[in-house]
Amino acid sequence: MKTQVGIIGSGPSGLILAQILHLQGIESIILERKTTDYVLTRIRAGVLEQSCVDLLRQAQASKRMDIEGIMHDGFDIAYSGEAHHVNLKKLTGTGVMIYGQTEITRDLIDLRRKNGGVIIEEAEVTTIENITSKSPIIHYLKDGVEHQIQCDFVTGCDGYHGASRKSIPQDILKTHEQIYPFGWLGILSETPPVSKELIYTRHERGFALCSMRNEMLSRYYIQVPIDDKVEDWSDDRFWDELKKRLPKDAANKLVTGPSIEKSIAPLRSFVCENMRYGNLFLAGDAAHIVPPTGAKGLNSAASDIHYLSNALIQYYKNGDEQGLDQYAEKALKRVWKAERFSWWMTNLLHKLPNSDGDSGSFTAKMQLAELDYLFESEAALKSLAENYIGLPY
Ligand code: RFL
Ligand code: PHB
Repeated sequence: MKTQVGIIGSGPSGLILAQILHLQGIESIILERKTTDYVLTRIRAGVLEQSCVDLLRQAQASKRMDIEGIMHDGFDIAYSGEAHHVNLKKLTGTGVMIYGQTEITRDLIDLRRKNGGVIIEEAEVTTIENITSKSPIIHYLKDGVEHQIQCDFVTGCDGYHGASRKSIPQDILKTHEQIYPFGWLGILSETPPVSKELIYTRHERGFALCSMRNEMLSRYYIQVPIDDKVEDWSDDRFWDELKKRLPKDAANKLVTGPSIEKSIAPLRSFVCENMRYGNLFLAGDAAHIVPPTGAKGLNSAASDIHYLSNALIQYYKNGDEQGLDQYAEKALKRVWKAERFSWWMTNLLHKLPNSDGDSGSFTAKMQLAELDYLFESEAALKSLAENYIGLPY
């Protein structure tokens, strides 16, 4: 088999890229190691920056999002038992959109099927050969049989655990990583959200987040030790712990119900600086991971795809390689700022190892002083707001 752009992974990065290329008449094949049904059960991001919304509109994949997505003009940060409002709209002129990653993926898979585009499911990419040549070859296994695809370019949109980054020689690979000693236990429940907007909470017992997908679907998270097991967390235990961390008002209003999904996600900051190696281009979680506190994972994947799709279009329309040559540098500039913001927000709101959850510790005092400062200084709050709504592409 042959194609112009071989795309590894049918997460949002791979699917958005394929759709934008399709609109420009550029052919691609998507290889996905899981079934589409499995991909559609993964519950992940929920907050979209305006630039991500614009990219989905450019990809003509926004029909349902424009109807069902909910615009939020702000969110709350709660600490010391009180909620404080961050008015994004007033501080920056724009807000964010609530629309689940699952829905984006569903919309893009539907479009791909309608367009007759190829997604090869249950196809596990094993290696990429001749990456530095003009015709790299992707090797994959399907039903135990090895196949290959020859392409002009390979795009590694295969997430943190994918095969593409591993194809870069060890002596060239340059990565940076920080692992946090806690995770997020998340549940999805068919209950009305506790508040109209999101509530991020710093509490001595640990971080908590109240989020949502729609008026009858809530998403809640609590910080848990990294070695906790989902099985140890009954729904009742989860709701009890969440209530303890929320301000009284919210805790009293919280409507609980059976969870329809429950999982623990580890928190990690990670950047691979080789976003290009030969004719392999990494995008999204394959190249960088953020802790979810700033809602920057999917949004950073979207900005990569903006730069990468423009570069590929420029190449196929004009034979111009400048965009491809500049891809890694441009993408990384924005990625590092999203990393900084996510790391900062994580450290501000979580119970850190050396704080012992005790407000008397130095670390806890620093968090509280910074939070007080945020809500006393419009300049500080504006800095938070402009990072949250997303820095310009
Ligand atoms: P994905 O979504 O991981 O997709 C990669 C795909 O590649 C496939 N794959 C392979 N296919 C073939 N061969 C191989 N060898 C393969 N190896 C892997 C995988 O099966 C998969 O289908 O990466 P992508 O497309 O780069 O998208 C990134 C986003 O999924 C991620 O950044 C976000 O979900 C992060 N994130 C959030 N981001 C936001 O912008 N806003 C949020 O509110 C937000 N909340 C979250 C999040 C991530 C979370 N978790 C679970 C880590 C909340 C949570 C809890
Ligand atoms: C979510 O709704 O899943 C969500 C929202 C905000 C975040 C992270 C996750 O910062």
